Amino acid sequence: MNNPMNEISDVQSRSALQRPKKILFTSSLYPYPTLPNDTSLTDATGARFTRADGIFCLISHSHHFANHVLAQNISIPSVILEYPRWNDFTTEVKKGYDIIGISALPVHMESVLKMCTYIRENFPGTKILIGCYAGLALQAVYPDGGWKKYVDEICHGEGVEFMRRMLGEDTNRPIQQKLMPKGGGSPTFISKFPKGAIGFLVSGLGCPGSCDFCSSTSLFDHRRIEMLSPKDLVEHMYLYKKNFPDVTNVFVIEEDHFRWPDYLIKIKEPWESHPDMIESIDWFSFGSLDFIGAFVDKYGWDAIAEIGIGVMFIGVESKFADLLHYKKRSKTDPREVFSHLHNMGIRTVGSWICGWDFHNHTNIEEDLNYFVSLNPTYQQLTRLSPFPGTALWYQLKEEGRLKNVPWDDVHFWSGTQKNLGLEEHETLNYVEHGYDLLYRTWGPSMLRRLEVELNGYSYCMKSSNPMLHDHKSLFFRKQCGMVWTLLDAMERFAPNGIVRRRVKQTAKRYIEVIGEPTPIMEYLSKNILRLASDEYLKQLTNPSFYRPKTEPFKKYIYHKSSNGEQDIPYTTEWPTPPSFKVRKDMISENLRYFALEQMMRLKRSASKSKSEPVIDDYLMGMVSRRAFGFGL
Ligand code: B12
Ligand code: SF4
Repeated sequence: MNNPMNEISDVQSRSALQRPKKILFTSSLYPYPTLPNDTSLTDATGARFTRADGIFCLISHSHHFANHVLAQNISIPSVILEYPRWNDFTTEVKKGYDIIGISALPVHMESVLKMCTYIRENFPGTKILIGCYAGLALQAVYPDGGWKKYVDEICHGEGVEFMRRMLGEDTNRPIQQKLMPKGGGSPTFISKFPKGAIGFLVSGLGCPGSCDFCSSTSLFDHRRIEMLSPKDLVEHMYLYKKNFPDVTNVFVIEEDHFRWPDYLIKIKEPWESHPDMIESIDWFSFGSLDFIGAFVDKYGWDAIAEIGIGVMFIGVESKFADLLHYKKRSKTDPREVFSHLHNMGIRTVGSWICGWDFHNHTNIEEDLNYFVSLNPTYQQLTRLSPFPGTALWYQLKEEGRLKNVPWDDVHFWSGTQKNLGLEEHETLNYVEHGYDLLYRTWGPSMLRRLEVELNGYSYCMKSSNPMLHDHKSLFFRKQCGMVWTLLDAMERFAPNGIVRRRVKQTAKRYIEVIGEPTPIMEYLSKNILRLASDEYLKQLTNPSFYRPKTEPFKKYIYHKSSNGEQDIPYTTEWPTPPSFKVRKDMISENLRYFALEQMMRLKRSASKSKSEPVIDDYLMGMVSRRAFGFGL
């Protein structure tokens, strides 16, 4: 493999001579391929976290963050294209750019190669850069510089330093991550256009874990690169709190936060210096079981809540830890971790992988059912997928166990590997079965979330830490009040009696822990029930009613000179007007919310004595800002 540092210094000497005026960064072309279960690649909740939840599935959108991180950290003005269609892409390229950078995953390779070929043929003077996992895959599939046919440089690893070196800029400047577009979702019957409730930051990239199937350990050469100090991470979170009242969760990218306990514990002090933030947001973290166990041994369980973590992605991967042979998964009991976290109000995303070499008909159901028993709040069930450039991919290639699938199918459900103990279609079916089993056993994720958040409220009220007792408790109170409004609908459309009873028990628990619901909550709940009934009917009469979520084309302009130092350092353009249908849907949703808001105001003034300001103000605010979205 080429030494990336050599490539960078070559580029540096060439380009420092001629600084480009403007750089174009782009994602790959839309429409994106769809996943095998007919969901969208960029809808993490619809495709995975809340996958089988029927009408309560959160359909979400996401943005292309890497390009923003790059554009924010160089001094040259740049334009970012997000989800361009072919015409959008060629129109922009024709404006003439010295450098075009593409950020993509292997699943987009088909369109990436088409984009590169177009630029090469029509603008031979333009330098083409590629980064992220598509770059890793190109290097693996076209080794020994074969990839140079398509691109000039591959950024293997961290991109800010790569870009700064290439442009002859100071590489020691701290990395900044001002506000980026927000993501988020909602059941579609509540909102088809939820305003993002989830912010995004990167605390670190890469991991020294070296698990053979893992792409990120390969891309970042088995080490961690810090992207924000603990203090800066908190101050960047505060920007979300300050600018966006509807953001309730910040998704913090890191391979395994718990591998870095000293980093993590340093978050506590700055986090606790912002009680107003504690009342309104928490953050999404990543953890592996043994490192969570080690962190808890050193700092105790409470420390996890005290640093503001609200959701934790945990790789369980399989019940059979001894057969997995991964160091991250040998000592700590998953059941203990999941149940402790849930008792403190921390929601979990459990991940399970189907298709290990030891999986066969004698153990697969046992493995899956063990995972179900953990009662994760959200879940990600995938097939073991060897991604080009990983150790697993090279090993299976050598063993002749790699199937030739189109690039469009290189994702977490790829079916690229020849299994030893299961047929190919079985791994996909077991994954789908697993999502369904979780739904039928525990109910939709929104119900599981309410159960966990009620625990969180009780836990905070018992805590002697004033940050938890006085401030975090308010966060849970608001969140519980909001999710409560789904209970009636979840009871009516529960998949079976087991779940229906769970819903009723949760409703009872709400009263015990928080108190009687307010008239505003009840009014909202009635409306949600009505909307849910319409949605359920549509789904019954037209099973293909749900289509994979599609994303609009957007352009972000980083002018640098005028607004580079502001919290939102770019301006956004929507070059393509929405279709008639989308405009119609937007107007009708807006009208619906307008009417709802007026009715809620009336209700509130008619029943002042029964109002509960913490919850009612929160709900009214969401409705009046047309931001009835659900974080995580
Ligand atoms: C957040 C996330 C998502 C989000 C948003 C993705 C997005 N577009 O930003 C959602 C949930 C939508 C998502 C979906 C998917 N994801 Co995802 N996702 C991640 C996650 C957790 C973080 C990615 C991220 O934003 N990192 C922060 C940015 C700043 O880092 P970065 O992208 O690596 O960029 C840096 C460098 O790579 C480089 N760089 C990147 N681009 C460029 C371009 C140029 C020109 C240059 C110079 C440098 C450069 O510079 C950046 C700064 O250093 C990663 C795991 C991980 N830790 O990487 C998985 C990961 C990227 N996802 C993965 C996959 C497979 C998917 C899906 C295909 C879903 C699937 N289930 O199969 C879809 C495809 C989404 C799409 N865009 O079409 C895999 C990719 C593996 C592979 N080899 O293909 C990963 C690595 C998870 C894993 N461990 O396997 N994902
Ligand atoms: S511990 Fe997680 S992030 Fe680290 S190498 Fe293993 S799978 Fe990748």
